[in-house]
Amino acid sequence: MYYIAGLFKKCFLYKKSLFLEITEIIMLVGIVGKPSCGKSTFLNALTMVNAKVGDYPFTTVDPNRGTAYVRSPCVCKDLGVVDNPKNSLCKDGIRYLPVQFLDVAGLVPGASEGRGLGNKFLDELRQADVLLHVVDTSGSLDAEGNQVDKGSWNPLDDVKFLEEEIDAWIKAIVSRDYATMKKKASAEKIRFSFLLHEKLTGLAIKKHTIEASIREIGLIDDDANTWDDKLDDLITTIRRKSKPIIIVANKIDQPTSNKNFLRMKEELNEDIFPASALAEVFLRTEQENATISYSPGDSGFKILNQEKLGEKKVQLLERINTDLLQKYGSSGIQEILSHVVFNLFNMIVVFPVEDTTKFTDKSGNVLPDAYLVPQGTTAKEFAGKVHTDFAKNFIHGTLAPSGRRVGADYELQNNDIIKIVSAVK
Ligand SMILES: Nc1nc2c(ncn2[C@@H]2O[C@H](COP(=O)(O)OP(=O)(O)OP(=O)(O)O)[C@@H](O)[C@H]2O)c(=O)[nH]1
Ligand SMILES: [Mg+2]
Repeated sequence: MYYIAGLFKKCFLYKKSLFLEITEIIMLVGIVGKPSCGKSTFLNALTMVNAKVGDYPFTTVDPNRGTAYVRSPCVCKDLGVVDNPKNSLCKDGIRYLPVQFLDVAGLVPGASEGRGLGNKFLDELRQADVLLHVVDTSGSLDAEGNQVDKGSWNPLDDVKFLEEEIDAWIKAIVSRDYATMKKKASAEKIRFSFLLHEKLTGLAIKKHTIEASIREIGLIDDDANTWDDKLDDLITTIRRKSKPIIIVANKIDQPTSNKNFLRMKEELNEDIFPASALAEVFLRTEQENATISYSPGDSGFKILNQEKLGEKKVQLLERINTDLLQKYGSSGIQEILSHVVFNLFNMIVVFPVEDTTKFTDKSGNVLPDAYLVPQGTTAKEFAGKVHTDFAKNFIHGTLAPSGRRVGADYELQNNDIIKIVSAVK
């Protein structure tokens, strides 16, 4: 299968997704890794945008954004209705819900001190809630993304360096004003976690994350003078909690990859997923060409038009089937997305409606919207997502189809259908 790469020497232009974008960003997933590890290909595989791909380092300079769609069984099937999705898509009883991705330039050792594209790269990741570290599992690129003998590089080194760089970046931000912050905390009797939060809000790091990290390390919040030798540990803990890293063992289709993948799985504590971004792009492209029937996440495909495909592509598909889909269960891409949304972030799907008997909005669209919200979201918090005034003037919620009334503190359940009743018309 390693000759898949040959077929993709040139950049591909992909059709823009037909899916609609929603305005609210629920979570932003940053795609990171050294140059040429396959970040842009991964974004393309997820989103079918046309991020530029190349087999030379720093193909990407400016970040690419894309919307991927996570799958979840839709309530339309159980209710026996035909829906009219607006902010998402529904196909064969499966809802596809949007998640935002950001593909940035390659990260090289020393980036936090400005090497490569340095801090520009890191600054683009400020708002990311989770980082997907795309690794060249075949071990055929050095730390700077230059090609070396196949299998001669140890991908475990990539994992270590990336974590160190991200930590060094956050540490540099804190260190700049650390001494002043300490003085201020003791002179004005301010909790240090408060000042640290102020310093790190630009990185979308929440106060409770900082407080939990301080507790975990065993530091005393109102005496930062005792912190100096624990600062590194504290920053690593904050980073782990606020920007968890998931490892994508990419290029798993290459002959040298399996051995490295097994080694990584054994030695790393982090979540690690085998993937072939290139194979997924190929499968999706052929699916769009109507030559095969394939849905992202499937463990197989059906050839629909052998003639149009031609002999070479048919052979390639056979190898994708035996060496990737049968061996690993899928191309890995959709699993990673599901893992991030449903396991890491514990998201649930909620359907707001106006009419609880017909499941429609004001205009009569059946189950128009499906929102991803964190588990534990209350009816009132959800009302605020639909419209800020709805939360302020919240009266109660009505669940469909039961008609059960729920109060502001009701914790929403996966696949709840809810009408928000508020004083706002
Ligand atoms: N065999 C194989 N090749 C891949 C895979 N994913 C990406 N590639 C190839 O790896 C090379 C680099 O891909 P890019 O997606 O441009 O890598 P990048 O990480 O975005 O690179 P920079 O933007 O330069 O940092 C291209 O030749 C891709 O075709 C994969 O899953 N398998
Ligand atoms: Mg790129």
